[in-house]
Amino acid sequence: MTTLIQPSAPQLPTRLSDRPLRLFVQICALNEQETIAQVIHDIPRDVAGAVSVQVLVVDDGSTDNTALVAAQAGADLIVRHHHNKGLARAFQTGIDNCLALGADIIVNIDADGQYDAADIAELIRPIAAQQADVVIGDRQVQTMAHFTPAKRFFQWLGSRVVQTASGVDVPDAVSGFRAYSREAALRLFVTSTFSYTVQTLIQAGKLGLAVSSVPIRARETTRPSRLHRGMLHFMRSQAAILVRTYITYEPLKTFTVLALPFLAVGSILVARLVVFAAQQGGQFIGRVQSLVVGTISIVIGLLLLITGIIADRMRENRYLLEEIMYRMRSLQSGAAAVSGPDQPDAPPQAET
Ligand SMILES: Nc1nc2c(ncn2[C@@H]2O[C@H](COP(=O)(O)OP(=O)(O)OP(=O)(O)O)[C@@H](O)[C@H]2O)c(=O)[nH]1
Ligand SMILES: [Mg+2]
Repeated sequence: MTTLIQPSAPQLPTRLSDRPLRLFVQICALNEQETIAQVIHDIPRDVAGAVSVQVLVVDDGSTDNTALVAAQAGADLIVRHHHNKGLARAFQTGIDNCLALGADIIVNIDADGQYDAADIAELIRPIAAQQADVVIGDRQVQTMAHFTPAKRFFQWLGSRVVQTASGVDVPDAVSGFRAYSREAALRLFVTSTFSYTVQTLIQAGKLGLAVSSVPIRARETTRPSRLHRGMLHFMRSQAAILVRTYITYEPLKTFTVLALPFLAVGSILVARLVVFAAQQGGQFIGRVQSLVVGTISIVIGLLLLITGIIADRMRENRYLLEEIMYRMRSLQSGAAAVSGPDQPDAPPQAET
């Protein structure tokens, strides 16, 4: 006898536009007491498409009065690291807290006043319209007069490289003004300590999230960078993050490409030797160098291929870990998402 099991109605994901969207604006800050108050004041508390707007500041072990100034300026929540953990960690702390408080959209904006908070409505529009999971504020770097030609060129070049590595069309890859849907925030996980910008873009591309860009305004900032010690340090650190993240998601492709030249050179050398030996009646005296170099080359190529296969298996494990993380975070933040955060009277401070 066959029992017919009637499936229950499928659990469709909640459509963003069907419910009021809670917008969180997060600001990662390190020693920003001079500028953070203005940034917080400029954040509109009434944004089209959002039922509430809350401001969360991650004070990353500032040695000045950043947290106090942010609280006085009206930040709804301030999370403090006891000591400086770096922008990327601070970003992840902010995302985790926003999710726990039930955020539907999270906007990241810098504390130095480089970005214009009035552009937030434009930034979140593609997410509210369910056309994107991640939206990057495009500063249109080529038109920024206060950037030196060298900085403009390297920003352009860097964005092209990130575009190739991630597979997403992104004109301004290191812009810190960006918006993430709840789904994207649950999926992405920053492991670097320097910056989150490039790593989250490559992850978004590899995880199949929809990434789009909207033009935004950018102001000149004159205070020294809190993030880097100059253009070289910035490029070196971002390049290291890019290579590591790319290898994490495309190990087999990377190691196969690395292995191919070694295998090709080794094969040619050994093939030449075989032909020579055949002509000389089995003798290859005078060609020992070719034999040694060819053999070593083939061995290196094979080792690289094996490394790629092992890394590919590890990638499979990472995929499962990412799925577990996603489900865990969804469950952890699900209750808050349903009930919604209370509007606090005074900014509470969480210490991590
Ligand atoms: N939480 C935290 N925030 C940081 C850290 N380093 C930088 N930031 C913040 O990250 C944002 C971007 O840092 P900036 O110093 O403006 O770096 P940038 O915009 O890449 O560089 P510039 O173009 O020189 O301004 C600012 O809000 C900083 O306060 C850090 O170690 N921890
Ligand atoms: Mg800046």
